[in-house]
Amino acid sequence: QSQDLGSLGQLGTGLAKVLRQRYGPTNVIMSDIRKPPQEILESGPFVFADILDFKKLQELIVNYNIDWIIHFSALLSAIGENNVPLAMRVNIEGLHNVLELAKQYRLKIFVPSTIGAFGPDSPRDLTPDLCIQRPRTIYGVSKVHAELLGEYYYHKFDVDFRSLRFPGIISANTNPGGGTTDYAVKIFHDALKSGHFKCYLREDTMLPMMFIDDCLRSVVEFMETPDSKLKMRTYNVTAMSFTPDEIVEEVRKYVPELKVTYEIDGRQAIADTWPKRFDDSNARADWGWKHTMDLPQMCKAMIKFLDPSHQNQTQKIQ
Ligand code: VAH
Repeated sequence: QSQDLGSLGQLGTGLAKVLRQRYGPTNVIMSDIRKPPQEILESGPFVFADILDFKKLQELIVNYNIDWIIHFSALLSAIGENNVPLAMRVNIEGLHNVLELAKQYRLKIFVPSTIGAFGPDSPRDLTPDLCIQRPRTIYGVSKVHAELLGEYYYHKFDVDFRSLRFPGIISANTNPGGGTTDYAVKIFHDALKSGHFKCYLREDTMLPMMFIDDCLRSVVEFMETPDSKLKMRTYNVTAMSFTPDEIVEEVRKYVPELKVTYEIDGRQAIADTWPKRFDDSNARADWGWKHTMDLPQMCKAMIKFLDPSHQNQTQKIQ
């Protein structure tokens, strides 16, 4: 029985579907503070849960006989910078709650971390798992705290804490939640709706990225890996790195008339402190992580999902 907290976010929605296919719909309890759409209500158990309500979470864990917690509740990078007090509560106090619950009820717990857990003092080209982490967003600081506290609970209280540092995640049917990498999702909606993409990052800003299907599979494979195979509690995982320039070129194969204007905003300062390329060799060595989608394949999948009428013009020419 797994309890997905923050289920209605970009990752939670998709992961609940994957876990329900593998473990049965009634064995995955989705929860959030927001009202779910009808199709989610009809897809399996959904309960209201506020990550700050420790007593309510205890009740859910006992009543639903939970043995895994998947903790997605968080304010992402850009959103967090606009509401630091709330980010402190949700990202830090919320994390304390779920770690304490994992300890009390002997739960396996997954907490996502991020490329945002690194900062300008970290090596930025091929950032390794173990290096200096001095992030400059409250989001990044809260995720480093989660990594360190989770590792402490593992060694001190034998809590099976697991965490993956994700790159920007690209998804078609789940909207991103206010991060810095979300330009790479927005480009598809703008290209197919208005034909005009306004990019808030400079065209040469390289960031690690991954398609949602690879991301969701990494969580399932990582959580199902025998603990004996894990040498660390937190691993980098990635699939590709690209710049706005490169994804624009790829999308123009489907929407040749795509107009692009660069309107740089505060998220540039965040992106400039993050890794350009991620070294995920430990995940590949220790528990067999591998990605399947690169930039062309991801763009093809996104266009196909959002508007199948657009074919790859270059293939047509060939
Ligand atoms: C963000 N999409 O931009 C999230 C993610 C790696 C980026 O953490 O904040």
